[in-house]
Amino acid sequence: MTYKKYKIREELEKRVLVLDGAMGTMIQRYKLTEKDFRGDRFANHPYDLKGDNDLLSITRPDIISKIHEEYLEAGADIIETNTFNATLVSQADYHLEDAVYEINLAGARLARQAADKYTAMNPAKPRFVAGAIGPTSKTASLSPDVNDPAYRAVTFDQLVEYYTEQTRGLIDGDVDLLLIETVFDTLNAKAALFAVNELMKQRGQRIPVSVSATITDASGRTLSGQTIEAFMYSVTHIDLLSIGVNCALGAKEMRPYIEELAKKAPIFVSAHPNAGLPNQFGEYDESPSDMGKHVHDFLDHKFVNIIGGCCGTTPDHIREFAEIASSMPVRKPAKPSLDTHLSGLEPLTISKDVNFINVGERTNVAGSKKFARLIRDEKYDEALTIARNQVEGGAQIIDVNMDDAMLDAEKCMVKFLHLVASEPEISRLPIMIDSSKWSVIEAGLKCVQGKAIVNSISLKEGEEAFKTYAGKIREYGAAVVVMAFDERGQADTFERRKKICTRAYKILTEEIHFPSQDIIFDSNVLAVATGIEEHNNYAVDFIKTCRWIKDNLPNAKLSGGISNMSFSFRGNDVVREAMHSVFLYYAIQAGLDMGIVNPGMLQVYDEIPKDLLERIEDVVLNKRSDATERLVEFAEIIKA
Ligand code: THG
Repeated sequence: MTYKKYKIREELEKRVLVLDGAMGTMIQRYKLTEKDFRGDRFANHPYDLKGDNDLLSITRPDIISKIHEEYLEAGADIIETNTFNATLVSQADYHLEDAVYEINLAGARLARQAADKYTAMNPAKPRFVAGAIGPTSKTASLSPDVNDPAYRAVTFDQLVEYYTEQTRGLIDGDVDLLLIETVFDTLNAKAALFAVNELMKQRGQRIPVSVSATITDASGRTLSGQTIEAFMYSVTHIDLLSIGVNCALGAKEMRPYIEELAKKAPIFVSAHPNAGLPNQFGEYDESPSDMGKHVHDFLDHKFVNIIGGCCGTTPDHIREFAEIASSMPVRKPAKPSLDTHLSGLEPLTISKDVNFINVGERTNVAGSKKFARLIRDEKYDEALTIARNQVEGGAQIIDVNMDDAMLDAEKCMVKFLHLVASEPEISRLPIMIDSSKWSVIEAGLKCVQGKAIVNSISLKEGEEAFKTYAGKIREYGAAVVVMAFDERGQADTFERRKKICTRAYKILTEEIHFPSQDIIFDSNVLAVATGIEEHNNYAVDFIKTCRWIKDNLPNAKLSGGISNMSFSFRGNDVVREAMHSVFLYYAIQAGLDMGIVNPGMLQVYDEIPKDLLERIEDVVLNKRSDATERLVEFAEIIKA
């Protein structure tokens, strides 16, 4: 599928575009009655319809068209369809579930006609229609019930269904772009993006998509707790036209977030603030010239490419903005980053400029007897404490694994991730969803608003399955750990690791267009000092592979399950921790970016007693044939 370059991109390269203002305040001016809302079409609907503004596209199209034209007359380049609440969630309040598609279709057509009329009058200033997609009134990543933090009033799958219906209507009504706006919960937005993407794939067509968040408190967070940068990494897996901020606190308070997006976003940036902070009656009263000062400031600093208004703004505001925008310089998108960007509530960047990243291993039923017992006994509060301890111990990502024959892994994954989401100290971190079952991974991906890591996929089941999973992971907006496995099994030599990782890299980057920086290779950390001679070079080969991948597979990152390598010293934590430190000491030099570890239990390399260090280095670096025996002997002494 090729990306069709729509004209709006070309316009945005040339000039600042002006988005229209509020629809609601304009509709209010008409003091409409129940009868207006019903029209002929819904005259006999058994429920009240007054207040369902989006329905007016069907029942009072004259009014909606008039409002569009007022904004176009004022100079708006982009007008938004009257569909902000046209999803099943809101329409169900009026028992109009069956009218959702029709409302969107009608809304899009009215805006289309109005925009085309103005484009025809002056083709040098083409006008565009943005299909407005609101957040719905429900949150997929927060519980509305304080007594049940794992509860969700809406699921990712439900939202995908609702947004698909809405988007179908908008696209059939011929909008130029889709604007997922007033995002207060990023997981809702990710569901919208998923729906839009699937629909475009099915139809073989591409429509530009824009996303705009709303920052609802002065600490600079969305309602669901993300910072603007974390938000950006959560939604940019789709090739967006623009990202921005709207509604909420007004232009002045919005400035720092817009400035940050301007600096970091490799795409266009938009802002459409309210007319100031709401007054004591909940009304917005910043005048066009008051707001104009902020707009001037935004444009003067090249913060935004699209400027418009939200609640309380009118055609007079938009006229003022259009006037200012007409003489302002154009912002160029930031240079695309080749670092790996992840997020929980907060962003996490993996690059050559940052230190080794610790991934907490303890929230794994296969890796911790205690965690497994707590999950089996449904003691989720205590299980969360394990996660919290990992964070306090220095984990920067949390690995979550529920693979156990005694558990319903899918259910446990969902429940635990829901609970994690309500613990800000934990959920500020990105999540690594660890499972060998695709269904568990997919269930996990539907729970996280941040940009997560899937752990893992491989070529074990062949290329087709590998490609399918990778494509899905991309659609859900996660990075991926690729294990060095193929149809023949696990790679345990340098040559096999190299061959499999290269093959996987080529498939991912060339066929799936997976961003190379979102690929994290794990070339298998295997146990050494097992007494089996073929195992002696495992650590050496892993480290050698790290260096080779860094030199040959650009931007890919490297990870490994560090505690695996010391399995033969189970029960002897002193030796194990020292082995991990030595291994990391060399692997990090060879380019290892991150590792799954018990973060609070890492020995400092320089503090390992010399005699122990020597014996461990002999094992890890495979320096002498009797290295294992010598370490085993020494380990017995330490233990005693
Ligand atoms: N690569 C990737 N993912 C992985 C692994 C890997 N996920 C799982 C595992 N390997 C990494 N995680 C752990 C977690 C714990 C231990 C080892 C690896 C561990 N646990 C103690 C043990 O088994 O002795 C348990 C002790 C206890 O019960 O407290 O060593 O390689 N991509």
